[in-house]
Amino acid sequence: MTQSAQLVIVANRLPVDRVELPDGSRGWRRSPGGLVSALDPVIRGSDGVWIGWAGGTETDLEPFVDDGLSLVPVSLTQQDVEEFYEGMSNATLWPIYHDVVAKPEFHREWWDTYVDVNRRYAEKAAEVAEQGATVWVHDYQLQLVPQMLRELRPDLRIGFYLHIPFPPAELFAQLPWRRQVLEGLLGADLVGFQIAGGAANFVRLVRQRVGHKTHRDVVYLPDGRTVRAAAFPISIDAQAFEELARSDSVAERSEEIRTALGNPSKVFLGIDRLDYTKGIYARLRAFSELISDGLLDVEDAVFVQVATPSRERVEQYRILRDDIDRLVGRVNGDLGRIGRPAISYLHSAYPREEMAALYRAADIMVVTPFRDGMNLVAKEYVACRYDDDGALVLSEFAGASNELRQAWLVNPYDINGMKAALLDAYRADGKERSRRMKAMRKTVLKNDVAAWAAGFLESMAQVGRDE
Ligand code: GDG
Repeated sequence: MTQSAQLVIVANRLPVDRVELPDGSRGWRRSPGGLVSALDPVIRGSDGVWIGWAGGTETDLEPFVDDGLSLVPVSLTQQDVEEFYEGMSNATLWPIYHDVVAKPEFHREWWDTYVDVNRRYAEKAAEVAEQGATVWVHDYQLQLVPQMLRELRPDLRIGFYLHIPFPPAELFAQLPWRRQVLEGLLGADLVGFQIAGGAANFVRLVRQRVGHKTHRDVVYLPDGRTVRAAAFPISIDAQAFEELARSDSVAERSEEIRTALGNPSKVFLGIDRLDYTKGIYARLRAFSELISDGLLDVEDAVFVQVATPSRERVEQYRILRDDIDRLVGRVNGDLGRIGRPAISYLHSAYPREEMAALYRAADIMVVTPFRDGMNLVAKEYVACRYDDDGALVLSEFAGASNELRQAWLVNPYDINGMKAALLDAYRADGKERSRRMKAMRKTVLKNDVAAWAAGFLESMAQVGRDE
């Protein structure tokens, strides 16, 4: 029996992964990542239900409760995974929404599967939501769900949140199914974006391509309904990260990491999903040039790059992995010394404690995506630096740069500019570092994930009631 609920979260993935337990049976493990930690407290506080894909192709999964969360699985076939998830979501929408950093592929069969799968999520939500319930749909994989769900259940309050950037009209216009996507999103009462620019792009496109009347952040539909589009910059559980960073075990581990690196005077750190939007290649080149130029020495400085495996079946991601492997090999071969690689490269995922220890161990955190909705890693680093020390080098093209103004802001396409910023952050004195870090900490601790979720849900309840 499926449990019904007053709050329903609909996301591509469930917050758990299917794993094999030591006794050989199958079980669930909490999956890491921003979306999960953001929504976990929201749903717990409200007896809500979470609808999503469990990550495999099992077809017989029933709704279940894991660690107090009510979870409702949506099944995907192998073809769905290839066409809806790897294809339309990650090889069409992802690149087009990220400035066409990689070339998007357009395939009509992928689109058809995207429509089918979106319909299945919508039907599941319609089944689970109580009369008048609130349904919060997440991200680029499910942009048609709001409209489909409204057709099935006009009694619901529907919100949609996009975790990635919403592109400028000129790029979005390439999408052969642009109008369907806009109409899909307009099924929501509130469409949330990471930054104001995304909301403005959306409203402009709705006016241009669908022809609805708009005023500021409100769209007026012919049936009298209104839709609001606004920015709700996502955040992290800043206090929890700070507490973790303060713990004895993390402090100890952080010392161990520095020792294992040979106690260099400065540690640079990058932590990203291995994704071409994250600018990993260009950043490692900038760092290695500082060494070959003689401005940094491998005895004093090391770059630790953690690249979490991601979307490994998508062609572009395989190519990127090979490119980075080759670059790291060449840089270390040319510039490293025995026991002193220039780059310490780790292609792996780690527990949260290890992430906190790395943040603590890093003197200079380098976050240089070509385009990023927000970038939670930048905020996590700031939350962990309760000592008001450390330096953040941050791309202007990450949503986080709107809030973290005191970072060393860079254009990730400008290698010389990045080199200058890395060096400046390396040479900054304690006073300068602490001035910048204090200001950023204030921002991150105040605007945490609880404030984000509450802000979105409150605005959603308001739409259409105060115009
Ligand atoms: C998308 C948007 C937006 C990473 N490796 C490990 C690990 N992580 C955690 C980080 C962080 C999260 O995953 C990554 O979030 P980001 O924001 O940095 O990037 P995306 O994955 O691209 O997220 C992005 C976000 O959605 C939220 O809206 O900010 O712009 O692209 O929390 O800590 N966690 C653990 N082990 C790892 O190895 N435990």
